[in-house]
This record gives sequence, C-alpha cells and structure tokens, in this order.
Amino acid sequence: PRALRFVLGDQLTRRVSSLVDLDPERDVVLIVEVQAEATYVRHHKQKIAFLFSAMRHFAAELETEGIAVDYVRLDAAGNTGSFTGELERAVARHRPARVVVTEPGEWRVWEMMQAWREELPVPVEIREDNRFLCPRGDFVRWAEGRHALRMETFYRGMRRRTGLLMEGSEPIGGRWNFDHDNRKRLPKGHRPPERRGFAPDAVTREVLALVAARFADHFGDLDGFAWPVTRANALTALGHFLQDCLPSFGDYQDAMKEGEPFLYHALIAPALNAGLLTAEEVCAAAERAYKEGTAPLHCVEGFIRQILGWREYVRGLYWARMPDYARTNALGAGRDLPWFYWSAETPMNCLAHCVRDTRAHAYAHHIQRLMVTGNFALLAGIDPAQVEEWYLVVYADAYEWVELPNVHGMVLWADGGVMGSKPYAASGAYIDRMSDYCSGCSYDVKAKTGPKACPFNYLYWNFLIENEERLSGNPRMAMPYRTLAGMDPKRRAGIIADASRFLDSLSAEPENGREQGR
Ligand code: FAD
Ligand code: DLZ
Ligand code: SF4
Repeated sequence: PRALRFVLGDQLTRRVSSLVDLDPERDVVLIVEVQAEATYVRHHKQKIAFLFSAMRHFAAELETEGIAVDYVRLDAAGNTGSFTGELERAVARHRPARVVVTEPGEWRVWEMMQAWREELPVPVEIREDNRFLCPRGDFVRWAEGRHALRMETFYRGMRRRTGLLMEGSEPIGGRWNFDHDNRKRLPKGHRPPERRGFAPDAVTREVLALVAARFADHFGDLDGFAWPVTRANALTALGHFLQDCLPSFGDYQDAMKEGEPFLYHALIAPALNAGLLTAEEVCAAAERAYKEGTAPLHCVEGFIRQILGWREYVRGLYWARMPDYARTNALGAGRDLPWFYWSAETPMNCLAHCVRDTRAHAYAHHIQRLMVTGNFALLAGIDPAQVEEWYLVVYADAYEWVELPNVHGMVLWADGGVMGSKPYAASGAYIDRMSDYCSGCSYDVKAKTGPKACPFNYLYWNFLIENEERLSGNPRMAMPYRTLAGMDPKRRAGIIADASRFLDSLSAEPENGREQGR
C-alpha cells in the first residue's frame, strides 16, 4: 500500500487527521488490541470492554466503506502485545511507502511515536490531533509567560473564537457565566429521568467474554455494561441527554444522591474521548437547544463551559506542561491510597457509595470525583501518583491528558496553583448540603470532634494545620486561617488527635488478607 494509517483506540472517527486523505484503493488502516495498553495501568474491566468493542465496530464501519482494515485482535496468533511491536509487524506485512498517525492523548505514547520515527524502516508522519477546538500550539502561546492559567480567561477566548453563545463580541444574555443560577440541591422525593443505556450486541458480548477471561483480576464489574460503542449509539445518547437532561443540567450539576449515579449528567465522556462524538458537534447541538427554546441559557452555558472551557483547557495545559507537570508535589503528600478506594469497605457512607458507583459503572459524576473521593485524598494527604493512577484506572473516560490536570491540579493542588488559586478543601458540611449521603452514615456530620464526628470535619482543619506554612499566605485562604488562628488550643490539639487516630487506622492493604477484586 501507499500509506499504512495507524489509528489508536481513542481516535475512532473517520475525520481524524490520519484518515482525512485516505485513498481507499491503496491504503491500509491498522487498528490493534494490545496487552500493554490494556495493562499499563490495570484499567476497569468496562473501560477495556468499551474500547475494544468501539474499535471493532469502527473497523467494521470502515470496511463497509470499502476500506482495507488490518485489525489485530488481542488473542491473534503472534500479537506482540505493544503498539511498537504491532506497528513493526504491520510494516513488515504491508511494506507501505509511509506510516501516518495522529498524535496521541498521552505523553507515554508520544514518546513511543518519536522512537518510531527513528526505528521504523519507512517515514512516519505524525499529524496534529484535530479532534480538539484549541490546537496545542495556540494554547502554548496563550499560556506563555503566565504562571497561573485560569480556565475562565481561556474559556472567554474560546467563546469568542468559536462564536458559541455569542452575539457579536458579547456573550448571549450579557454574562459569560451563569454559575450562580446553578448548583441547587435535589428537592426531597425528586425523581431524575430514566437513563437510556445500550444493551450489548453480539460484538460487545464477545468482547465482554474476552475481558472477563483475560482481565479477571482488574477492578470493576462487567454486568450492566451499557455504554454506547458506535457513533450512531453515541448520537442517540447525546439526543437523549439534550432532550431529557440538559433542561435541568445546570440546576443539579453538583447534586449527589444515593442510588442515582447519573442524575442529569450527559454520560458522553467515554464516547467523546474515544472519537465517537466531536466536541464541536456536541457544543453546537447544545447551543441549538437554547436557540430552539428547549433548554434555558444557564443550563446550556454551564454545559458548553464544561466542554469548550474545561475539557479544552485541561488538554492544552497537559501538553503545555508535560512531562514536568506530573512530577510536582506542592503539598508534599505521601500517604498510601487506602484500600477502601477499591473495596468500598468504609463506614464513610459518601465514599462507600462513590466507590460502589464507580465499580458498577466505571463512572462517577464530576462532584463525586471532586468533592468526595478527591476531597478525601486531598485532606488525607495521599500520594499524588497513587491517586492519579486510581483515577486513570477506574473511569471509562480516563486518559492521562484529562485525568492528570483534574487530579494533580484541580483536586490535589500538587501543581502549587497552576490550575486553581487555592485547594478545593471542604468539610462534611459541603457533602451534607449537596447530597443525601449523611443521613445514612454512621458518622455525624454535625459533630466536629470525637469518634462519632464526620472525619471530613477534623481532616479539614488538620489539613489547614499541616499545610499552614505553605497555605496561610494565600489570600484566598485568609478566612479559614483567621478562624484557625483564633481557635482554642485545646480544640486544635483535639483535631490533631482525632485526625491522627483516624489516619493511622487506614489500611492500604485488604483487611484480613482478603483480596477484594482490585
Ligand atoms: P457531564 O457532567 O455531563 O459534562 C459534560 C462533558 O463536559 C463531559 O463529558 C466532559 O467531556 C466535559 N467535562 C466536564 N468537566 C470536565 C473537566 N473537569 N475536565 C474535562 N472535561 C470535562 N473527565 C474525563 O473525560 N476523563 C477523566 O479521566 C476525568 N477525570 C476526572 C478526575 C477528577 C478528579 C475530576 C474532578 C474530574 C474528572 N473528569 C474527567 C471530568 C468530569 O468529571 C468528567 O468528564 C465527567 O464526569 C464525565 O461524565 P459526563 O459525560 O456525564 O459529564
Ligand atoms: C486504553 C486503551 C486500551 C485499554 N487498549 C487499547 C488497545 O488495545 N489498543 C489501542 O489502540 N488503544 C488502546 N487504549 C487506548 C490507548 O491507551 C490510547 O490511545 C493512548 O492512551 C493514547 O491516548
Ligand atoms: Fe460522608 Fe461525613 Fe456525611 Fe458520612 S457524615 S456521609 S463521612 S460527609
């Protein structure tokens, strides 16, 4: 063939830059299932099943178009188990004039690609990832000379650049951000809409069996797998969200409820990150919902901000700051990740529910990730690398370009303030306000000290005490540090005692030597 076009598992769109000039008469598309990608971290079973199924469906769609696809299955004879090994074998098989790839989503694979240029006997063309609205180079230019890279400034630039929700040079509705209309708690007895899932077809069922057999010791359940694995199904999922959920998305964006892991969230991140949907079409569809009057502005703006703002911003930041970004540990956190992040066995009801939702669906929504599992990891001073690995493992939408800034920067403040001006630390009162978890908890969210007190309460103050030197000069932390300064020394000593008793009781290993399905 003229060109061998290597498509990675998260680049599943006909419009990806490596395929735009494909010649169906002479080119071959290479897609490979490899052990190394499935195990560089021990991904949740549903994450592997989602990607393998989406890859197989995408290959079948290309073939229907008459395109030659060389698809290497995980159990194919001779599969070397790595991107590099499979690309080398394919080059030997097809003897192409050149290899064409699109830049990957992770630094790790970017380094591999640089080596391909040296090692392969044919030229390798690495093309820009055209699946984002802000090219890497543009973000770098925006970031140049700034220490703090604030999302809000970036987002306004993106609104102007794309014209989304704009009236000339002004934001529609006269404001850039409608957050103060959002973030309500769910009214008592409120029933969120039924969510549309996708029953596994024959291709997915075959993949589910493969994953159950080959990755039995990975974290997570496979029953209940309901992710959309084709572009057509992903578009159905988007349509369902726009109609049934977007009109209340903003209102309940930060709410949490026992037994309701999805609420009004879009559930599109796995599809979006793997290429089944594009950011551009999702934002355009949401804007249309506003213009056609089916969803209010504060919900549509809130939703578009997540994708046009946050998603593009974390991706830009990742590439602008890697590889050094992953190495910082501004708060010097070093505790091991507690075992309950895998087992859900903790009397803290909020954490137990978030871990159970995660295990069942390879999903938790933003506030569960940020304010429950994330906030706990911050307050307990858990080693950033271990927290990052957990987030990369457990979510079907996780890739390092999006996971790392969210965890390292937003949640753990390990970047020392590049992403957020202050750590998101919060006590139990926040969780109580936004959820119904506390009413079913054996701890008392109102109690501040003692064995019955909600651990978030004393861990919050203990966090401020432990990081006094690093954080007390931060103007945005002035209020809590003033309260701490005025605190009765006996109370302060009580907090430290409660926190060390609690933290010492955490185990990084399964209790009683039992393996619990990590
Ligand atoms: P919705 O809540 O309906 O939001 C719509 C879309 O906005 C999402 O699909 C996503 O594409 C985008 N979005 C929203 N918030 C963010 C954000 N902070 N960063 C980037 N995109 C965002 N998202 C991932 O895609 N992969 C990850 O690995 C990931 N890790 C996270 C880790 C932590 C600690 C936190 C706090 C957030 C993380 N997020 C991650 C962002 C967000 O939580 C998920 O995108 C979202 O929960 C996915 O579900 P949804 O499609 O229902 O999203
Ligand atoms: C996450 C993942 C998994 C589990 N398996 C594969 C695979 O077998 N083949 C593949 O092409 N991609 C896989 N991926 C996604 C890659 O890890 C992803 O492309 C890189 O992390 C770069 O973003
Ligand atoms: Fe979580 Fe504390 Fe509420 Fe229990 S009381 S659910 S630990 S916030």
